[in-house]
Amino acid sequence: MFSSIAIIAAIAPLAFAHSHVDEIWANNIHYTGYNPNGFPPYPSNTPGWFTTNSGGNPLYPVNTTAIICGVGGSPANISAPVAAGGIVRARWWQPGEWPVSHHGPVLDYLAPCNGPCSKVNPESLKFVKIDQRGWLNTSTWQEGTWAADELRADDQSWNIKIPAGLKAGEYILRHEIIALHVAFEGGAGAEHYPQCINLKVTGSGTKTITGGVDARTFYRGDEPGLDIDIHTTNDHSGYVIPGPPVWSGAVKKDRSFEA
Ligand SMILES: [Cu+2]
Repeated sequence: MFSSIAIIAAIAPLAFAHSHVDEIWANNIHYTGYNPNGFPPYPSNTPGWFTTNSGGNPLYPVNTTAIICGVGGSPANISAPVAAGGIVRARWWQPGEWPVSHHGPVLDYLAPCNGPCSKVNPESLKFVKIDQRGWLNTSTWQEGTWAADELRADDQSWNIKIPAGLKAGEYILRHEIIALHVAFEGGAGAEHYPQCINLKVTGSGTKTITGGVDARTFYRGDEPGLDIDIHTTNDHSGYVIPGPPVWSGAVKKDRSFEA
């Protein structure tokens, strides 16, 4: 009996160690993201997708519906306008900051809704990857510095560049952090934190997204980018970011928004 109480005490803080996107900026307009921990959950109008994931818990296995836009993910009811070539900024909520242990890549995907994103079926979405960033350098002595550390250092936030010339219309942006701290053999596995955001892309662009895939096919779980012990060295210079290649219509370098 005492041991089960001890286990609950040990697990409870971990639930809140996880996270969701609580603030979104698009075209320099600020939106509050959906907060499943609110009482009641809030806000009711937001471009951030609704989930039932009150602990913000990571998701695995990687081929289930929850990987698409989170546990119980259902479409946000408004779409944030953003110009093609413009920036969307997503800030992750933490009581403090993104956990320092949660090293790993940051990836962004985009899928056309072919209509209002508020009505889309997540299982129908076909995504392309528009940017990615993985291991960066050996500047910390343990696991090295990763994209998630950079996010943590930038006020728990990430800037995502919407491809220039993208055709106007509604799109789902799927922003994801993958934490690798327990991805080693015998660990719990890589932790996936997806957050979907409804966008209304504007402009006179003509680029359409082709070759997109279902998010349930992005990862296997045993590829080198997910099945990795990051604690053995701070030099992961051979690290291969998991998932499909970056879409040819996006800027062809990691972290495309830097240009
Ligand atoms: Cu975690």
